[in-house]
Amino acid sequence: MMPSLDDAPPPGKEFLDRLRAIVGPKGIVDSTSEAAKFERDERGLFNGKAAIILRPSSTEEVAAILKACNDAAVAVIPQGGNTGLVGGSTPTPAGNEIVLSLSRMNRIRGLDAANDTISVDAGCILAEIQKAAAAVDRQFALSLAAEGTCQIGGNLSTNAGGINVLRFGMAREQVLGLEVVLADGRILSTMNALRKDNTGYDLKQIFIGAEGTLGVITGAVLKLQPAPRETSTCLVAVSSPAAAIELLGRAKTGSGGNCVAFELTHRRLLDFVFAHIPETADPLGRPYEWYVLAEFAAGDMGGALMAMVEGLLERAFEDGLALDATIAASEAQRRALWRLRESMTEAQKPEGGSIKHDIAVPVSAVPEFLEKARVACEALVPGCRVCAFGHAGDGNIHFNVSQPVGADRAGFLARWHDMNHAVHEIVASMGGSISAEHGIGRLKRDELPFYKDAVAIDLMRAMKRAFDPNGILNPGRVIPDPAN
Ligand code: FAD
Ligand code: 2HG
Ligand code: ZN
Repeated sequence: MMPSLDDAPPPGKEFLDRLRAIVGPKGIVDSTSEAAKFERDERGLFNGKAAIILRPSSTEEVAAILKACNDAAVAVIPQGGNTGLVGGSTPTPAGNEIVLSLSRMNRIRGLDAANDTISVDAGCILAEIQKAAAAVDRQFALSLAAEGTCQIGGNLSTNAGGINVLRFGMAREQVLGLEVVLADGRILSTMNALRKDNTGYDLKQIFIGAEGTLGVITGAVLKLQPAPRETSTCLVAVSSPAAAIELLGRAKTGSGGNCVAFELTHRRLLDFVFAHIPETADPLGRPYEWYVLAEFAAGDMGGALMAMVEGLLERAFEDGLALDATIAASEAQRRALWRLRESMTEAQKPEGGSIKHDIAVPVSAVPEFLEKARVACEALVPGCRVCAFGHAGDGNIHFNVSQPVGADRAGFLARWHDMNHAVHEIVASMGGSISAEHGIGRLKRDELPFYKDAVAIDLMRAMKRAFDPNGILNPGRVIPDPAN
């Protein structure tokens, strides 16, 4: 059994002073007001208190901190941009956990355009990596609405998805090399920039998606892609989710794999955006129930990409799949379409309590899932407002449910577990996943044993014991309690 640090007392002053000495005055967050943003999660569901918040400036400092914490059996919570949505990156209220923020480790270590690679510190903000790639006519393919705040270390630790998974895969597929500090302070370096390296186990992949439970990622070598020469982005009102999936098939085939994003949304999310996000407006003349935001990108095709998209939409109108559409005619229009999509998380907040689901089913099963889950939630809480949107091209739907208008927020959120159960049972019956891209953290840890293979959980526990025998890294996150 793993040792549990849940009830450990807060570390004493002498120990904390040792940690202070490792990082120096610049590496400590001292003011209470500044600390709050490290102690509260993005959705305000998890509020905690850190024993100390450390901001090391080098891999060696991270190594020294972990060695000290491992020797003293003190818990460490690695933190990137703190945009995670499952409560994995903030401390509990017990005051016995160290928050280890990577935010000062934000150097681009090197860029090899001819090799299509960039080498970075884990604390680099995702948008900064995208910018560095663009400056040498390349693209870093990971893209998500939190990209101005989240860090690559957090992206890799959660194996983030986002809008371009359809074409380029999830975060783990963008990585060639990784640097990780292990729980005992040893530094594992697989920082190579090679496309081919079959020298035994692919160890870096073990840390990607581990949500900080197996090691602290301090650096990475990432793959770059050619920067696209032609891009075409369209917002399409579709006649139904089934029509959207038919359109997706045609888009993939018609574009020869150049459909890079295919997002589905219910009208309700757009209504929330228009109501709460400044300077947004409906690009279509009248409201429809379902929409697709699709993007196509390719090299120089002499303008043929736009012609392909126009042809695709023409046939979709003829066949009754599309009811209305607009194609961005400029970069400004393209940005405006994406702003609608990227604002959806923020726009749900003023609408009161929201019960979240981040699920995946086979792409072909998306329409059936949407209907079954809507019926189940509306039966459970009459008047609730289903907000279904997300990465339909990957079979990943954010099936969020807002409280009925005027309902009591706390009363509605008290149904969180019941609603999750109803939705997740439908997901399971379709061979789906209860966490498509956000991870497990604390939010879904207790549900995991019901939906993941028991042998897989045994192996996860065995790996945890092997990599972190004292259980100091993100205790109480991801790995279910043996009692469950
Ligand atoms: P954090 O939130 O700080 O941490 C996340 C987890 O990783 C925690 O368990 C933490 O302990 C661990 N961790 C962080 N850094 C390290 C490290 N260096 N080493 C080891 N462990 C570490 N997610 C998606 O997948 N797709 C989306 O489309 C998407 N869109 C989002 C949109 C918005 C508006 C918001 C707020 C969030 C969205 N997310 C999305 C969720 C979130 O942005 C991602 O999970 C992101 O990858 C987290 O990165 P972060 O740096 O903020 O990590
Ligand atoms: C997105 O795709 C994110 O925008 C956030 O994954 C989803 O708001 C959410 O639940
Ligand atoms: Zn998402």
